[in-house]
Amino acid sequence: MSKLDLYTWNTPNGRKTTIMLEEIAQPYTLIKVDIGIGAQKQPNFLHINPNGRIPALFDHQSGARVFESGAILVYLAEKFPAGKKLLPSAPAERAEVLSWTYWQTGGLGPILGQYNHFSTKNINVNYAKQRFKEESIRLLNILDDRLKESPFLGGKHYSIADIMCFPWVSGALKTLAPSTQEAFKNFNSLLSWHQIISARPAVKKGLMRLDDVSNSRY
Ligand SMILES: N[C@@H](CCC(=O)N[C@@H](CS)C(=O)NCC(=O)O)C(=O)O
Repeated sequence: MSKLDLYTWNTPNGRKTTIMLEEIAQPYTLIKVDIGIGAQKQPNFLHINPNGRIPALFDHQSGARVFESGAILVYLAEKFPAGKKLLPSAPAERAEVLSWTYWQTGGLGPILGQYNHFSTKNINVNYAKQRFKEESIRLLNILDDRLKESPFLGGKHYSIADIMCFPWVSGALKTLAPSTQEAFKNFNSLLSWHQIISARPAVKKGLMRLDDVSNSRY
């Protein structure tokens, strides 16, 4: 029996965690939490994540319950030897990786999430749609600029920062790119980074683990 229980679903935040576990080749029990029917608000799940959102992790070996995708990736990177390469220990390199990791949870994720929310509402929320679209493009530009100066977000090497941002960029390619083709035409560095990461075997495997979960608009 694996010692790690991963609670997740086929969404950008959920996919980061299956990708991470495949990258470090750790066995885990996948527990699919159907957010479409509110399983994330049930007491048995709130015990693992009081915030009632996926993803979350329970480690039977240490007794740790971990919620927030960034905290899960840091926990796994620190605990398992294979994770060390995904989160450098030298302070300056580590700070760069953590800066992009926090940036994703504080900016890219919430803003694209709000864009996705408002853009599917058939009500008069044009101001919100426009605001979150512009802010999403601004954030994607920041990623593109960063990837012009280094191959990965943390610098020379692939890291948890790339895993954090990758599923959100995949989502933006589906939801935002069709209505903002002009902007996406200029995202050359971002698009080639996205292709390189998509081709990683662990990324393919991590995405495949959630393939049978329907729903995924992004
Ligand atoms: N900051 C959190 C965000 C988690 C989050 O928003 N999860 C979404 C799915 S992508 C969710 O559980 N939504 C269901 C809900 O809000 O009830 C993280 O990075 O883990």
